[in-house]
Amino acid sequence: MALKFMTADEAAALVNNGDICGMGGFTPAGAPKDVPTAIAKRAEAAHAEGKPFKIGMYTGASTGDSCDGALARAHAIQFRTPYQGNKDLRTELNAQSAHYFDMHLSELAQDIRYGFLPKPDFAIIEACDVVEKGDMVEIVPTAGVGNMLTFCELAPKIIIELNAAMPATMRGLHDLYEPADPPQRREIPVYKPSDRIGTDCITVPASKVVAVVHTNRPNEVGKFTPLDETTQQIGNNVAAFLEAEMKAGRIPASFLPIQSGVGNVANAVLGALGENKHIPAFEMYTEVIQDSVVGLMKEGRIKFASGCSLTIGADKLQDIIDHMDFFKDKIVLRPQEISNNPELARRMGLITINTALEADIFGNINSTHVCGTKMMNGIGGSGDFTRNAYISIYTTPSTAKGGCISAFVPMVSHLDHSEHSVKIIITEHGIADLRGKSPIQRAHEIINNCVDPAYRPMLNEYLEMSKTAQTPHTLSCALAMHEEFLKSGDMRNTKWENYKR
Ligand code: 0RQ
Repeated sequence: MALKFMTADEAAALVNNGDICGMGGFTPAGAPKDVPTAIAKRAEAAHAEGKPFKIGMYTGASTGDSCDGALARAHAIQFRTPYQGNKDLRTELNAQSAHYFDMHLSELAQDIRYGFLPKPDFAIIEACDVVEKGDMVEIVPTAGVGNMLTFCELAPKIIIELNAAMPATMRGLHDLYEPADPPQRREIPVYKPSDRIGTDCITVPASKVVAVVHTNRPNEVGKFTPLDETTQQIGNNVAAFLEAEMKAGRIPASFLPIQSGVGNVANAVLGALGENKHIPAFEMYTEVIQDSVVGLMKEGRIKFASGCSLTIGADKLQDIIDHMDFFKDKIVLRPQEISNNPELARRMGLITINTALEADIFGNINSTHVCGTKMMNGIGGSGDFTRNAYISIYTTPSTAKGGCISAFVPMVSHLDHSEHSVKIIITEHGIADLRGKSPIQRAHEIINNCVDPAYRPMLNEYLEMSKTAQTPHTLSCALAMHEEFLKSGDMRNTKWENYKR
């Protein structure tokens, strides 16, 4: 059966208003590019004629600007899950123009299989190779996997972007495995990060492949902000904490696999871990393999990285492609159902390091909502890992927006990770160890070690206001720092007497 090669515009013409598309890849790595842009153009043309055109959209995590950005600017998204990170899409969600449900990343594939969410009409995926085998087609993913295995299985129609910038020699980087659904599910047989349990390609009936589009596009991954004094110090504090834990015998001398989140802080933390020679060369079991991992692997500081994507700049990806013999036995890319699997996080004893948007003085974390209302990105994999970690660590700069926002407040304005799951919080000022401490003990630990000195007296005064409860809140003041920021633009102006009733 001959594959149907066509242009991105021709492929986009197959997608209709109201269709649900499952986009492959994870972060901009491996996400489709030309077909989503062409769907956005189609939506704009329909809207210009006064006709409705919106699609439902499942992804792995964030995607690139040619996918989320183009579709958001065209007002072409009806609903979106499980994670995003695009400026224009963020505007669209916060204007309630697109419905967003923010989900634990390990759960989307099974929730669709269970029938909790509708099946996709299309899987739109990027491949480095497509091989016809009789009535079947083998599809080899590129730099990110995400949920593409399940999308290809459940969607009746598959559109493939065959990207010439991603060579067929990438075959072998991936390990594709989907667990059975309850009551048939058994243990997932991954016991260490380098275990392989699946296949190196996705095999689908050729009849489902409705379009193959030739593209030639690099990874759309953005550059990191260079390290500054704050992020460097946070990284150093994380490394010092883990070194001390190892010396105290609370982490085995052979060390444990690391999971590290996304963003500037996460990249700095990994760099500092790599540089600390008291920490042995380590393995990673994570979702996003970021820039710093590639260099550390070459230096022998990272022995193996299991992830869901190579979320790295085009130059770094080219380095891996050019030296595939070196990297192929040191990297594996898995579906997010496996890279983020709670069973595996608990079994392997992952040390998890994620970034908070804000925390409260009792150890609850807000990862997602600015001032409790505006969506930033989403919970991503942080919940999959935090709840099941060997040690769960949250990092954050102690302030944001030039000191006008304290990352530590009396009560988080939105809750993503509760005091029961968060063990350690680290800022540029120091380390709060919350293990075995009551709420009031945690509050003192956080204020003394993590809070910016400009905010310490204010938060100590807050604690002084109520002395009669397990978690001593004064409810009329619990969100006063947020209210003050919205009113005067600076949390430092907060006066408790102005809010206390
Ligand atoms: O905004 O650049 O406009 O100034 O938030 O903050 O300090 O650059 O930190 O890039 O590491 O991102 C939590 C968003 C941190 C990210 C978050 C503003 C701050 C800045 C970014 P500006 P930084 P990072 C794996 C795990 C949730 C998902 C997760 C994230 C911008 O790490 O999305 O952990 N995590 N997934 O000024 C208002 C506050 C603020 C604030 C910071 N309290 N109020 N704005 N900012 N604190 C990922 C996946 O699952 C794929």
